[in-house]
Amino acid sequence: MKLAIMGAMVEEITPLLEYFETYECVEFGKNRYYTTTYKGLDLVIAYSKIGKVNASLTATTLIEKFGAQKLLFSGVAGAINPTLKIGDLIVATKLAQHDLDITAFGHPHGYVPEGAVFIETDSALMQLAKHVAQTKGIVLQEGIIATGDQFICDSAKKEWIGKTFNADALEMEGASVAVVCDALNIPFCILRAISDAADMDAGFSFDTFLESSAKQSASFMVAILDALA
Ligand code: 3QA
Repeated sequence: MKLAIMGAMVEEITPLLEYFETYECVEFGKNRYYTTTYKGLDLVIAYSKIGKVNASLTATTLIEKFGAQKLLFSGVAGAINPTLKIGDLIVATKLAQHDLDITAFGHPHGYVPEGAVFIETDSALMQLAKHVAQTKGIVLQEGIIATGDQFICDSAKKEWIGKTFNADALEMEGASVAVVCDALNIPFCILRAISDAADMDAGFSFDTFLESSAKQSASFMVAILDALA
C-alpha cells in the first residue's frame, strides 16, 4: 500500500519527517517529495506550499507520479464552530471552495457546472480516524471544512463562510485536494488542528500556535498510520 501524506506548509510535515527519521528526497515540479517506509507502508510525503493551486499540483503529483493509493492531509485550520478551540482536531466529512463564485448566473456559492458544492471524504478512513480517537481517548470532531485562497482574519467573513457552507473550520487547501482525489478515485482524509479562530486575532494566534497545532495533527496522523499498518 502506497500512502501519500500531505501538508501545505513546511511546519505541517516537519514533525512527520522527524518522526520517520530516514527518508529520500525527490525533486519534481519546483517541489520536494520525501519517500520512506513505515511498518510496511510505502509513504510519500510533501508540503504543497500555500493555496488551492499549489495543493492541486501536489495532490496530483503524489497520485499520478508517485502512485499514491490513498491520500492523508495533515495541517492546521481556523475555527468557525466555537466549540473548536486551539489545538483541537477536526476531520472533514466534506469540503467546499468558499471563494468559488459564479452566483451571477444563479448558481450557489462553491458550484461550477459539472462540479459539486461539496466533495465528501472517504467514509472508511473517517471511521478509522474515529476509531483511533476513541481507543486513544482523543477528542476528534468531524465537520465541514471550507477552503479558499484567503487567510481569513475577519469575524464577518468567517460568519459568512460558516452560514453559507454550514462549515465548522476553514483553511486554504483541503477542498482542492478533495477535487483532485475525487476525480482520480483516490480515498482521502483531511485532518486539521485548530491554530486560530479566523477573527481579528487570527494572525497573531496563527503565528503562536502553528507549530504546536501542526504537531497535534501530525501525531494523530501517525496513530492513523499505525492503525492502517
Ligand atoms: C495560512 C496557512 C495556509 O496553508 C492555510 C494555514 C489556519 N488558519 C487559517 C485562516 N484562514 C485560512 N487558512 C487558515 N492554513 C497561510 S498564511 C501564513 C503564512 O505565513 C490553514 C489556516 N484563518 C508565511 C510566513 O510569512
